[in-house]
Amino acid sequence: MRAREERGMNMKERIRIAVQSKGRLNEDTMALLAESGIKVGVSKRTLLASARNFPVEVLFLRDDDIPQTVADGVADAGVVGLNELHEREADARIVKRLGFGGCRLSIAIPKEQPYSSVKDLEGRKIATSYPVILKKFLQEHGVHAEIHVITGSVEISTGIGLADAIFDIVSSGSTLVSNNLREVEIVLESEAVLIANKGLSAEKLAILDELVFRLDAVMAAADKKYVLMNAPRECLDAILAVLPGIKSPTVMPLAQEGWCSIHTVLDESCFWEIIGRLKAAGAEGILVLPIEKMIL
Ligand code: PRT
Ligand code: ZN
Repeated sequence: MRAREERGMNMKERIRIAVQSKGRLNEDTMALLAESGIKVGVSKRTLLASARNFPVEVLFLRDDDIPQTVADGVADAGVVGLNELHEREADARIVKRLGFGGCRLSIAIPKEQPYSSVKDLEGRKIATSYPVILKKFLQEHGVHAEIHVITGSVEISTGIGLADAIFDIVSSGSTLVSNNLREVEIVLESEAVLIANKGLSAEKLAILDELVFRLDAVMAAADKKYVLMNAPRECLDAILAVLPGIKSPTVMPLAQEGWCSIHTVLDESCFWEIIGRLKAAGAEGILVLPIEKMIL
């Protein structure tokens, strides 16, 4: 691993990252930063907090304000839902998808209503907090519908006769079900993204690179397990045949004659699929350990 200075990181400079102050993205964002070695000691009321051991300060904002704050350069980078970035049409660069905050922006209608295509929305009234994204979608499909902007409780709009359809965030879909709605169009698949100002100085870009390098290491290790097992030497080929896509697992002799130890890295989901076959092939004493960081 190269030293920070070699990667051009000037330790006097710092970057300001906008993070949602409370709400769904706050916890995962702060956890990801902490796992990347960026610890911010804050009481909930602080607007701006410096990291103790990395040239970063965190600016806590409502998610609605994050895209523009980054586009304007008041913050150098930010973590926000892709949905919010698109809605605000802010001129910021997407640096990295972060793999949490997953959801979709969808059109839903009362479940008993027939629906065959987006043309069925012609002349209808659609309630949403995302008018910009909805307008673009309708324009692309040549559909004229009335967009009714509301900021909260969009899902009750059809039930109270405010609109014929809604356009809102869907995650598990249970909010739609409990409001007798069904999803008919998925317009945007969203997740939390790291965004950056487009005009960062070389010094700030170097710090951002270091941050991305750390995020990559943390995210690469997520859901990965370090797996160790013992087996008689003659079972080795059968075990290696079961291990998926591993170029070169580590194989070490054990003190006990004719036995070896096999070490490898596996996706957790994959591990559960192959555990039975590993045992059938002769593996014993299987240990599964978490991996904290992975530098690829
Ligand atoms: O206060 P602030 O303005 O910062 O926060 P906010 O209230 O505007 O946003 P918040 O904290 O609710 O969500 C922040 C971001 O999380 C969103 O912009 C999305 O990118 C992402 N996200 C992920 C979600 C959901 N999942 C989600 N399920 N945002 C909202 N929901 C809501 C949705 O509005 C609907 O009411 O959950 C309901 C649907 O969930 P299901 O599981 O019933 O389908
Ligand atoms: Zn918001």
